[in-house]
Amino acid sequence: MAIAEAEQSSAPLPLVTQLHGWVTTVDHKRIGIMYILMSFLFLVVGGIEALLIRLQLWVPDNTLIGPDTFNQLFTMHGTTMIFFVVMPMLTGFANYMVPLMIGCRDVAFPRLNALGFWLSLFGGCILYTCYFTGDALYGMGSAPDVGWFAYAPLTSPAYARGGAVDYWILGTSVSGVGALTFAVNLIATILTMRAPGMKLNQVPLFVWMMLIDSWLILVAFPPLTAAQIMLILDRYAGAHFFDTQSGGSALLWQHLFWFFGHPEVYIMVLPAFGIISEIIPVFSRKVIFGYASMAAATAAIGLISLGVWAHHMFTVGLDDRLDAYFSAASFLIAVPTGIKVFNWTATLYGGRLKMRTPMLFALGFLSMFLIGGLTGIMLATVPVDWQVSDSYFLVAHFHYVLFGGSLFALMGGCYYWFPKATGKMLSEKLGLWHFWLLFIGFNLLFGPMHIAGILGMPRRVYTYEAGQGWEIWNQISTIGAFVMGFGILFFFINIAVSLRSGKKAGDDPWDAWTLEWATSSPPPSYNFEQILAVRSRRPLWDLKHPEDPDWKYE
Ligand code: HEM
Ligand SMILES: [Cu+2]
Repeated sequence: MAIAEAEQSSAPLPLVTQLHGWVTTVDHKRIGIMYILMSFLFLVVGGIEALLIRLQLWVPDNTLIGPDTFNQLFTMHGTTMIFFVVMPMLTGFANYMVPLMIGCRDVAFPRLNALGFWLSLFGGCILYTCYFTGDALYGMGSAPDVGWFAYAPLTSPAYARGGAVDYWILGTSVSGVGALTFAVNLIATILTMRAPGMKLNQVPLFVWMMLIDSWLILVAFPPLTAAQIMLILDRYAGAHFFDTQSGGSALLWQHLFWFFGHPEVYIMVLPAFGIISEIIPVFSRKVIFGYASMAAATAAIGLISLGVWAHHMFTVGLDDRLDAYFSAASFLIAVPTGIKVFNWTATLYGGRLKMRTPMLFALGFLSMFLIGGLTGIMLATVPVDWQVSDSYFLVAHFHYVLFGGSLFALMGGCYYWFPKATGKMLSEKLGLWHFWLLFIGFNLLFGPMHIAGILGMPRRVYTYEAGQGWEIWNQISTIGAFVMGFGILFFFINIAVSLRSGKKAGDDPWDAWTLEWATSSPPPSYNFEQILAVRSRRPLWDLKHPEDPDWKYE
């Protein structure tokens, strides 16, 4: 009550009241912002871990960081980036934008939404408390050092004796439950709360992709949680699920993990597809090419991605027929993905391109993701994988997908929607610095890893001997990492500066066509004063151009 009254007067609220408002909020927009802030925090932490890794690899026989700490660093880095940077960032965008884009006032279950956020954040906190208490049990190592996919038998009580692995299990599974609540909520929202008249084949493509994304979360996370519970039983209750010496199977862990792990890649990249499917049409001043095929391709990717997990296991010695199946299924994914790339290119073709920062990031995404996709096809070829599996070639490949893909597009989303969420534009000038440093740094960092990998440099080694031809590639990588670090610094500076003194955005700074731009920036807590009726895929175009509305042609 006090808060509601105070909101009406214009005097700023006392800090404690404001904080109380944020902590107790069930507003999808505030929860979205908190998710994104959380991901920024962990981006800094995971980024520093990555820089330390790169510093250690700067020269051969380096002694800056010892082997144990190095193992912990890449484990924490990978786990952090996936579970606590990309996941919360995409969840944040979906939370903020989906209800606005489908013209409703909140998600279906606002309290569940808040629970999901706090579980995710709590998961991250659990993981990092390992640094304070992880060696309590037997005094062995403070942080988990088993890699982000925590293969058996490394995680068994015999090899991981301290509590560190338990923090990994608990942190990721708690945040995984958070992701599940998010997915349930978003599916219910999209299916039941669209603005009157908005058919499922008229929702913005970002919403379509988030629908498939949530569905993938629902299918992929429970096997991981189950596997983690089995691992806890192995570790503390004398079970032997993954203990080969007692009749268990270390491979079982790999199957369960990758049944989650491969779809997880698509869980991280579909939102990116969605974001650039919003940005590219607006900045090409054209309708998206092939809406229906785009939605269908997303569904196809979702389905196929559930059946390719063992392409992460070609080197364990599966049956040849299994290898052949998983290889072929992986190639198949290139078809719907190719359709998408074709559609984006066709949208760009002949458009009046406006090279503002969101568009730069979208194009950055397209080119980098293409490289990651192509090396992915190489890796899906069994004999190639046998050669370069677990080498730096692989590290290069998945960073092109996850960083050049997901994170580039998510950053583009920040530039695109920041004006909506804050009422201020981000600076184009600082944005250019951000983009170009990131883009150049990124390619310096991860490009040479392809070569180091082909020259035989294994991943997860804390140092290497001189004279194998790897030095120069590692040095370029490390320089690239710092260039990129500066790029990200510009991003944060841009946000801070623009929040204080950015240009006013107005409701619809990009002259866009989807419903989030129909309300004020930032939107009021109830989103829309009046719920708009929708008759086409570009409802705002119809409003702006009553003489020539889209619904006449759709
Ligand atoms: C800030 C820039 C980044 C740098 C400099 C960086 C660098 C590295 C390096 C050098 C490794 C290999 C460690 C090793 O095998 O010895 C690595 C591993 C990894 N990175 Fe990154 N990375 C960055 C960003 C990201 C992002 C954005 C993601 C995911 C969204 C990510 C996910 C991973 C994963 C999953 C691993 C594997 C960890 C493991 O082997 O268990 N990284 N990174
Ligand atoms: Cu995969």
